Amino acid sequence: MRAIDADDSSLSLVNSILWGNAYQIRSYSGSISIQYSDIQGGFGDPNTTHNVDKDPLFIDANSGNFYLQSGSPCIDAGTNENAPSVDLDFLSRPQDGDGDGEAICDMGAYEFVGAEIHIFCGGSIQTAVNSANDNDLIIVNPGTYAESIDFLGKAVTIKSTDPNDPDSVAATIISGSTEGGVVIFDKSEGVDSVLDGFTIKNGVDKGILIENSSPMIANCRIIQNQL
Ligand SMILES: [Ca+2]
Ligand SMILES: [Ca+2]
Repeated sequence: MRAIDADDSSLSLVNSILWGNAYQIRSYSGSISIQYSDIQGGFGDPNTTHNVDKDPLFIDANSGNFYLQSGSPCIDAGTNENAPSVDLDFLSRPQDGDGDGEAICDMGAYEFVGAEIHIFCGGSIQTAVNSANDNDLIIVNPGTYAESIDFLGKAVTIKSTDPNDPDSVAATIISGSTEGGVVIFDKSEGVDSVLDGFTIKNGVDKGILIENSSPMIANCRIIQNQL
């Protein structure tokens, strides 16, 4: 199957992805303009068209999931010029998907807003933070996590599965055992560093350390921390 078959027509394509079709574009006559798009096999001079020819890293194209994975070359690679103000999910666009402070439209139907990482009891929240990118969402299932969490200056959200349910918050426990804070914000974190829906306990000298930072902390129980 071809993605686009243009005959005697003029076509203008922007912020799009044509990938995984037997042929991407066929044109008999007429004009085709493609810019800021990811075209398998390439289209035009990348320096002037801003097109790329790289695997867009859909989450799962085979099952029709065309959301972008973290690290996709389509993130913040489109143009904001004449772009619609929302994506196919009515999420406002552009979003700053690569966390560099500049919001630019993505190529494709959906703006990337960060990866979703699920942690289960026995896993490590900190390991997830270590490999997380800005805008990622780390969802922690109920259980006791015996570790200290350092946000490492990242604009990530760490939340339990149901922060508005007190029983869920009571059952999702970060239990520290070393000095310096069970949860640590000391690398200039801002309001995009979010801790939501945890019981923070057993800090040796403090529950949460905040130094030169302005994180967002919501729905947390901070209990039984010693000095
Ligand atoms: Ca974007
Ligand atoms: Ca950006």
